[in-house]
Amino acid sequence: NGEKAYLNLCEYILNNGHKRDDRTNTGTYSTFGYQMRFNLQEGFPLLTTKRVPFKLVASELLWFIKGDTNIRYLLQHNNNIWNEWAFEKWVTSKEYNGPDMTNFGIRSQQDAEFNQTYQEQMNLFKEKILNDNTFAEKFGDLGSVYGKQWRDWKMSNSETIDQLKEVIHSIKTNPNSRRHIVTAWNPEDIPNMALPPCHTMFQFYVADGKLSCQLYQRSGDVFLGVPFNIASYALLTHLIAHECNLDVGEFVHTLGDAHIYANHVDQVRTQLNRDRRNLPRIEINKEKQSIFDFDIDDFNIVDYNPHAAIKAPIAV
Ligand code: UFP
Repeated sequence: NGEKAYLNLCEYILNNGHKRDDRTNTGTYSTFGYQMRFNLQEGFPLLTTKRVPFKLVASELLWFIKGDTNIRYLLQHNNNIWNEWAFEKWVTSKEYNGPDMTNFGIRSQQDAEFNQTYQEQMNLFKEKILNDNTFAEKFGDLGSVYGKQWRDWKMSNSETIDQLKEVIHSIKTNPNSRRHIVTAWNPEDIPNMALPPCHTMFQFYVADGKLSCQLYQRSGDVFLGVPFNIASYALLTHLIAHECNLDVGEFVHTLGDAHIYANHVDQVRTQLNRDRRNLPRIEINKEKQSIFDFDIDDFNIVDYNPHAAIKAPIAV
């Protein structure tokens, strides 16, 4: 099944990757230009050789689909994956007067005492985002991230484009089109973004009543990020197929710089030594049609029996 394609990528990088320095000063093994294919008819590509947190994938994707760019929605769903980006904005603002949080990402990993202070400040921050509307509006909003580009792309004449709505419309009305594209890469916005979009653009394709999706990801943290990205786009493909009354076809994942961080190599080897299990399935609420009406409880992963999660430090 498709999980093999992922494990092959890991093996390929360990055997052939260039040893390369990177922005985070962690060091990577990296290859450029790699493609994996996942037949979504075979099962939902949530890895079984380690547990991947599907609920986090799902709530993040729903957040994109809603066009929401404020982390409050994520926090309401116990999803903390974007916190650091908002926190950074808060602790560098004039209104913050707590303990010095310069370089909190690296320092919290290296200094236990600092880490405690950081956790305290982060918890205070989360509480305020959840309970204080004005604060949330000001410091919870991440600006021009995926939700904004997908749903509310700003044109030079100050009108906006709802790329997601338009692509769904074009899949329904002109399935053979070769222009079913959504792009998150907005060159004008890049200088103002903490993290320029990693999943840069995606395209849909309809054949034999099946919907396929290809993603171009410019940069992939193969151990921590990529399993998450695979699940996210597989889910997006399922939801759009559901709305368009199509079956699912393939998810094609094309990577630019595909890298394994030097401090993830042992974890990758552990994972490669595990046996694959049957992929889970996804069930989607048949009473809802539009992707814009879905909530987190409208779909479920069933028969998911993965090996245990594997911990690894994230490069910031
Ligand atoms: N990264 C992913 N997937 C994502 C995401 C980030 O793998 O969805 F948002 C990783 C890739 C890279 C780092 O290791 O985050 C981004 O760094 P850079 O902008 O230098 O490529």
